[in-house]
Amino acid sequence: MLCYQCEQTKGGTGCTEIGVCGKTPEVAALQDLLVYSLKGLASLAHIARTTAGIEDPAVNSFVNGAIFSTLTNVNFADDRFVEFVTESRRLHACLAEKLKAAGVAVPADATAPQPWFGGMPHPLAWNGSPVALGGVGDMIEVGGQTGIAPRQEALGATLAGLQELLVYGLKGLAAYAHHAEALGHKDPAVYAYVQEALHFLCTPAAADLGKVLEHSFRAGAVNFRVMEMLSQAHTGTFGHPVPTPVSLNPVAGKAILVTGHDLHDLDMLLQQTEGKGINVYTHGEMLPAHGYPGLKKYPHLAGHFGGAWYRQKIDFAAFPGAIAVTTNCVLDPLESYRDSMWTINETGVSGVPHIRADASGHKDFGPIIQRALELPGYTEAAVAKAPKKKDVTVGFGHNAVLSVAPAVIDAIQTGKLEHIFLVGGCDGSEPQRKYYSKLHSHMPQNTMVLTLGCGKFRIFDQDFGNLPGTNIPRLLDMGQCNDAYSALVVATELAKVFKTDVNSLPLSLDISWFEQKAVAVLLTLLHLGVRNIRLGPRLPAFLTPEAIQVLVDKFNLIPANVADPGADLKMMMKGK
Ligand code: FSO
Ligand code: SF4
Repeated sequence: MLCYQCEQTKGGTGCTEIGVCGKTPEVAALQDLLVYSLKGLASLAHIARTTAGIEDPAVNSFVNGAIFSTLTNVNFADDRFVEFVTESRRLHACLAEKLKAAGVAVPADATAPQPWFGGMPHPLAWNGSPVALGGVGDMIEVGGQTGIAPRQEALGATLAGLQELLVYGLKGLAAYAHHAEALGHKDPAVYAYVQEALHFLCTPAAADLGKVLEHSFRAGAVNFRVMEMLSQAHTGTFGHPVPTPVSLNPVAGKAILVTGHDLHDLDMLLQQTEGKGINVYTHGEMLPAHGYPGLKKYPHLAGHFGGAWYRQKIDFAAFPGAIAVTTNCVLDPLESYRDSMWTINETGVSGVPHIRADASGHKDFGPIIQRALELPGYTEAAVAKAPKKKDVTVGFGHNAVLSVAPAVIDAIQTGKLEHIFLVGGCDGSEPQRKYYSKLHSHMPQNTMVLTLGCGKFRIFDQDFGNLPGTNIPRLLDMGQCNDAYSALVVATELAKVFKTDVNSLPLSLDISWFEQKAVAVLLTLLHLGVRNIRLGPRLPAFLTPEAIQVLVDKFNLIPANVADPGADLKMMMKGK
């Protein structure tokens, strides 16, 4: 096993025996096999599209959903990966039949083996071969040959790592695209690009460093479109977020906790729990849901419970109701709540029940509701005993922020606002992440901070007050990690007003990354030419010093100075 796709990778180099996340070598091999198989399926879909005009909606949706399942902290269930690989090969066979019926042959050179697949055939040829895969054991054995090691051997660590940069960017954008698809928002160009890029990684051109980088920035461009599409899906379905106070205090009654990013699932659950005497609480990245008019309208959306994903074993163990996991990040549950938790969509944990959508996309949350009714929920006594917490405010999406833009512009022009910090991204358990908690204590009063993603939990319940002499709050939470789109809209609009570009605004981006959605967002920022981005707490293990240098030279990417947040802040205030 070698996995180095996320920030918490072992020793900052790679997980080899077991994942820091808990991923076993068996699941790692199955995930590698799935990505390898998807490269084959995507190659065939790309050939079918470009040579015969064949569009296969089932393949389009499957590729994005299956690749989503391999993101960090999404799925740890080996049986689900066996299903995904089997389905990938089945869809491959169906699509091959369609091509045959159209009289189109796959060009012979399209299946030429590439050295970075080691002893394995080209993924297109493997998918189409009659290999007998008896089950999980066979798949683990084959999957063990499809990992990063042969790519490093054939291409060297720098190029192999840059190929992974593209794969991880694709994982992130596929995840966001899959969320948008759940709300009925699709873009044929997005499916086409994901498949073209996966196909590219199976061609001789993928041995060219420049072309791999070019594709990575294209992935960033496509991810910008995907984040826009997801924003339209969310705001089109639930309205534009509005500033909304959210209670962190429990309410007496039965309870369900919903974690992850999928607002569509939360909406379905709120509908299905209406009138049942169950209060629904958000957890982790679901907090921004409270700002959407179409979700805050439910009186039983009672409040928010808990912090960022890595605290979920503490949070879930203390929650007296049922738990619904809609997306990452999920961790192997403690025994105390294992029988009260359900995974949904691409998430999975061995031994934890899973809820699937029916053919129309409807999900029956009956088992979760039933369990919530069996569990005690919050008693009056527990509510009385709970420490009273202040509300937090969410809902500063781009519409809400742009509505106060004239006041922000005036504050900049009159010197009341000297600098804006975007401290966005993920949270994690490593001690170096204290940098993000400490950074804020160094921020002068005449500065503002925009947050997004689960990184917000470092400061979300602190009182930052208003910018002196204004009624503009100093802390504005823009939403989930995908709401980086909102931040970019605001920055672009501000740049227009000041007749400059984003890089010349009194704005600094300090990005805390963790998993592959953050990689996709970073590629988007680089594609847009944003410079001087701070990245931390550690730089990606999959990028060698040589690859990092390329990004430093081109974009002045800056490693966060985790040892000295105060010094880092001073540099940012100087626009460096
Ligand atoms: Fe966090 Fe996890 Fe939203 Fe990530 S909950 S770490 S980047 O999955 O997605 O910010
Ligand atoms: Fe390690 Fe991260 Fe891979 Fe898990 S996802 S095995 S923690 S690098």
